[in-house]
Amino acid sequence: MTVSKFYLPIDCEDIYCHDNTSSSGVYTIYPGGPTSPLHVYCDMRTDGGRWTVFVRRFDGSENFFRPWKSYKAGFGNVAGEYWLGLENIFLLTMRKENELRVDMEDWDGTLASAQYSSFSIDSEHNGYQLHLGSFSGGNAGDSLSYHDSMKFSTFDKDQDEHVSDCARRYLGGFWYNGCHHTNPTGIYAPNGVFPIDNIQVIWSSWKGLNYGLKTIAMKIRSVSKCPC
Ligand SMILES: [Ca+2]
Repeated sequence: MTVSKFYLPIDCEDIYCHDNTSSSGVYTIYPGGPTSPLHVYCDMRTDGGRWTVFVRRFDGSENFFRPWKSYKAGFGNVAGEYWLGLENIFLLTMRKENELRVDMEDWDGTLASAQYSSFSIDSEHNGYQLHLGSFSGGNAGDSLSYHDSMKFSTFDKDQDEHVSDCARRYLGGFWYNGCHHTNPTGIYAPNGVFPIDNIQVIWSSWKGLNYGLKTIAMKIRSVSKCPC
């Protein structure tokens, strides 16, 4: 590998292209330019790797019931559970055309995934509105198309399509519609702890509305593979 003094990766794909022996872990990327370093978890293993992870749940250590300013800026620990931040996700999806992959696991250790042909969001001015391509496969089924074209909502900013406040009812921040088929930022708990539908970390097309997943991660990468 050749180390360039001015090597500034935009995303995990750039890191992989720079050194295709890179392992999964925490790296620094610069989607907002050279003065805005950003730590992120890169999945360099799943389906060819190169994935930039923007939300990751796996142990319940982080609180995801947070206000707009937190979802905008990002929160958590990129070595653990975190949300990368809507502004950063916007910058990443503005710079390249990306696809989306969602990986998840149940409490029996069974893995499932869902893939989408494209993924981008608008700027804050347009509510970080979601633009999702077609469901392109995965044994988890499609629980995200329902959220396409939605603006982002938090408990202090209701931009959903429901008469009530979805984020306040279902305890997360998401592109709620009226309200949701998946709740990646919901309450983290082993299945059955909460006898209330919809509030847990759910992916309804795989496990229904009252099964809290053990892990979930949402990740993006460029649709045009790097020449590496
Ligand atoms: Ca509403």
